Amino acid sequence: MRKRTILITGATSGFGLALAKIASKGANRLIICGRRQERLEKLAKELADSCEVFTLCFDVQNEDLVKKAFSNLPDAWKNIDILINNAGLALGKGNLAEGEISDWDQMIDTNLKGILYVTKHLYPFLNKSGNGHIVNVGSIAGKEVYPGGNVYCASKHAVDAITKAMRQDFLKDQIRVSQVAPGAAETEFSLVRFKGDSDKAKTVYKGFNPLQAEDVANCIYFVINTPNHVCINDLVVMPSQQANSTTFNKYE
Ligand code: NDP
Ligand code: 8X3
Repeated sequence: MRKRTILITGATSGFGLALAKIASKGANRLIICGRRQERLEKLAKELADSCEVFTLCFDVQNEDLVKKAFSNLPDAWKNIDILINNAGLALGKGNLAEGEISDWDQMIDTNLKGILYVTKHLYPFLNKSGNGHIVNVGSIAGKEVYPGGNVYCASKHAVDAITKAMRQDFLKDQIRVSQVAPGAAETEFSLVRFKGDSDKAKTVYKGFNPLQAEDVANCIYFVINTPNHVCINDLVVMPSQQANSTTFNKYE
């Protein structure tokens, strides 16, 4: 059986890392991406027994680096079936008037422009004979806004919009385009958002049972394993104790 080649951005942590582990057990070859080279190498070593893995270390915010990374792929890795646009982050949570401009720039450059650069420059290498599939990782923050979420929510609303636009644009190429939009999941997300303040990060998940990285990775894997004539356009996945961005049924 022909193995599919899956490229995952943000594979050094959280959803991307969990997805790489799950996908390595199937008939897949993986290109794992992130900025932290040592984590990529560690993961590649860990998966080497079950799966062929190629690592690409680049920052999705830098268009030149994105372009170079893909154009320098060895020929054996140039036919890509599935792109998982997962790299992303939040920085800070508070009133817009007190927001840090550099945080806003990084969120927009990573969450929106990163997806655009990666998709544009990978497009020439994407399978256009029926097996192509792009999955963008959005968020419940791309469906609703919550206090203090302003720019992060805007960037994820943009992911929601660009997913719909890509689905129209790539229809002729037989590339399916899906979004997976999770609610609160306990990964390194909040540690990054609160700039290393682990106590603050932990309080985000206090009083309820959040999603784990594997829960979301299993949803993404489900989305890329439907038959070619089926496209899950949008999959919103929430912890059972979270109804929407602001409503939780927390333990007493
Ligand atoms: P993690 O912080 O655990 O993982 C984020 C990943 O994104 C890391 O692998 C990181 O790799 C990568 N990344 C961040 N910035 C860049 C960059 N500039 N260039 C390349 N890679 C980058 O968070 P999650 O796994 O939770 O987040 C994954 C996605 O899911 C994000 O898009 C996030 O917005 C979204 N999301 C998260 C939710 C949650 O509650 N956790 C809920 C809904 C959506 P490295 O640092 O090595 O570059
Ligand atoms: C991450 C989930 O609700 O913290 O996208 O924004 S949330």
